[in-house]
Amino acid sequence: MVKWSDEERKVISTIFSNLDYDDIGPKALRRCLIVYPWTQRHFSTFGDLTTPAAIMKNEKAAAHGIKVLHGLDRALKNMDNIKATYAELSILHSEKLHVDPDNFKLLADCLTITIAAKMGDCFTAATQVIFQKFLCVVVSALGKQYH
Ligand code: HNI
Repeated sequence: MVKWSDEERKVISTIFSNLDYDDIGPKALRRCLIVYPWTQRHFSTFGDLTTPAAIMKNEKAAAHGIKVLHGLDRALKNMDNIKATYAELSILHSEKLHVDPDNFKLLADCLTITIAAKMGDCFTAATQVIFQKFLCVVVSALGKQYH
């Protein structure tokens, strides 16, 4: 089981308590759709995603980005049991949505970049180490029910 020090818990909860979900969620998902265009295929019901400009103003993509961030909340609130917390979500992404689990890492990286851009100098290397650990556990848990 993953162990978290008090310092790690503090850093992660500070990042989330200062996070503007409505800003960061859309930015992170849009970045993922633009930088890794094959991820667009899962969102065929979202309307026009054909150009970066279209993605930037796609309201459904923005709303979904916010939903994903709220999904991360569950990991934050269950840090000692992230794997079980995401079991159902992992099954959904695997069996119903057919999302290649490699894409979880890509979205996680876009999230890190978006948060780093927002936090500026406060997002130190030490902060990144801890945040990456958190996202690694999330990505691993989301991929756990694939077989
Ligand atoms: Ni993801 C739905 C969380 C990565 C494609 N996703 C969800 C929902 C949550 C969620 C929460 C809503 C579930 C529900 O309605 O019960 N997704 C997460 C998290 C990550 C992630 C925490 C990674 C950090 N999802 C991805 C990736 C893709 C993806 C990388 C595709 C490239 N997700 C989807 C799709 C849906 C979805 C598609 C359904 C969207 C819809 O509303 O139709």
